[in-house]
Amino acid sequence: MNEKRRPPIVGRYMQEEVALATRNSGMPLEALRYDVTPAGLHYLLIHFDIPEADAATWKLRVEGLVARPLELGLGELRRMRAKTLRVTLECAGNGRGQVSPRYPSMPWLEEGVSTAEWTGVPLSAVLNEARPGESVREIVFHGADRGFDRGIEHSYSRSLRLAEAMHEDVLLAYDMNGAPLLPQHGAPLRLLVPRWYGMASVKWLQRIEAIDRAFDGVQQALSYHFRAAAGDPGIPCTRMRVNALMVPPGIPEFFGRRRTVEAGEVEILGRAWSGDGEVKRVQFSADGAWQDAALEAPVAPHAWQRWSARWQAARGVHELRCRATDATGAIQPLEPPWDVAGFGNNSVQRVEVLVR
Ligand SMILES: Nc1nc2c(c(=O)[nH]1)N[C@H]1C(S)=C(S)[C@@H](COP(=O)(O)O)O[C@H]1N2
Ligand SMILES: [Mo]
Repeated sequence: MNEKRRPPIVGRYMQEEVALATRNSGMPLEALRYDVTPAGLHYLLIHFDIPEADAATWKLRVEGLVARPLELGLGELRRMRAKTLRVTLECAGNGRGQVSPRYPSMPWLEEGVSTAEWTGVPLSAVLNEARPGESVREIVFHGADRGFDRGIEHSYSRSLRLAEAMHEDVLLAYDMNGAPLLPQHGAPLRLLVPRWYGMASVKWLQRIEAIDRAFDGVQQALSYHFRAAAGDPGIPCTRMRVNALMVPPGIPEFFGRRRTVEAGEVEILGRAWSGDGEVKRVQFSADGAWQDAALEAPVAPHAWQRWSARWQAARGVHELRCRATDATGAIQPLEPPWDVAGFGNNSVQRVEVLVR
């Protein structure tokens, strides 16, 4: 496949980036206060158009190298044993807008992350019914949405290695926060892959295919790789890098969103997460010196953890930052890690505040 990549941009946003940013949306950072993000505040990333979908007639086909091809309606899936998981999803492109030069795509600053409670059938239960053959290497998930990227027409499709697909917490999800999926979140059925960046959780899921090779679709083979330079083979984006955010304190200015805070003790609240295991430490700093924040234990294995810190706010302009360290010892970098397409920017959040 060709490597038609859009040239990087420095400076002002292009019309196309603004259009993407209005179609999609981030979670307002004040919504970090919710353990579970209300559905309407959950971030959104939709590559093409939201497909027309009717839950009453929707069919999920399971085919390819399986002993028993299946065709399942939503009713049948809902009658199978259900599982509910609280899962933090983050877009692999989150933070892209802070990197210069930046890749022309959804220009996330830091708000492409949310947590929801997803209910569905473990994918493994359906695969066990279909019985993938001995030669199966990957399971491909095909969404109903279709369009062009890099000049290639395709449906949004992604794959997982068979062992990853069989993980007990990978869900075929039909409910979000106790209600049927909203159209923008993949109604009536989506894949949900905990711990992975959001691209793995294919929405509007209509076909599952067992194959005996590595899937070479656009969203798998061309996109979603960490690359130091265009043309590099790259490293596939998989699990979420360790990250943390705080609720910006005080009140914002409308246009620049700069914060104003009253002098005195300020309680800072935030969340931290990692796809590689529990977050073990969160640090907070005002103007450079790091202090340990109070970090809560995980309430669910795949959901963000709450943290808080106390700050003695003195008059003047200050820069607040936070950074997390996970169980593998990975710590957030102070500056964005370089990536051609702006993936995986987990550099520390900076919030400028004026204390009066
Ligand atoms: N079919 C389909 N699935 C998709 C996408 C898409 O455009 N089409 N976007 C992916 C990306 S990049 C992300 S980050 C998540 C976002 O899920 P959400 O919009 O429910 O938050 O969906 C993933 N699944
Ligand atoms: Mo994404």
